[in-house]
Amino acid sequence: MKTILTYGTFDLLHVGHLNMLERLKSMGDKLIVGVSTDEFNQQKGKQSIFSFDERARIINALSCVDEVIPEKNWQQKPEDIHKYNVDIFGIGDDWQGKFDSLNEFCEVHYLSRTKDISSTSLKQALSNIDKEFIRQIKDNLDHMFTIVKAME
Ligand code: C2G
Repeated sequence: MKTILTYGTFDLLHVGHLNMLERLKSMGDKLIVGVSTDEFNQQKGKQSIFSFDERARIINALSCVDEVIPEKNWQQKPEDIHKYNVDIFGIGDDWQGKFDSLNEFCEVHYLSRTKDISSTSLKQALSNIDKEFIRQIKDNLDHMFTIVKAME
């Protein structure tokens, strides 16, 4: 039984996350995912839309994920690798080289990210829609105001 371990924030779950998790699962038999807590997200400089509980629940619902654990800090990886008898640590190549020290405990794999999608770009798109939507409402109200004024 080969156990795979990875970590991430996984906010606004998208196909890039899913590609990564499915590819990691295909490397073994059991996939454990450390989901970053809200507190650890702050240390990572990330402000997620969904809370830890929501993000952990969504990841746990994926058929390719066997177990979800909280990622509370940078230091827990070796302890988790030992505790869960992990054979492979895998993560996106945006972290290339950053976790090579874990080679002491298990195989370390950096997998290519999915291009052109990120939680950050989704958040940006959502905020643009908000702004655009409000601008359209304002324009319509201005137009109606003009009509009402003309009828006076
Ligand atoms: N990912 C991907 N393709 C994307 C976006 C993300 O393959 N387009 C991968 C990342 O490389 C990572 C995983 O999905 O392996 C989760 O990404 P994030 O939620 O951004 O997690 P991150 O902030 O990288 O957290 O201790 C490790 C950190 O907690 C990793």
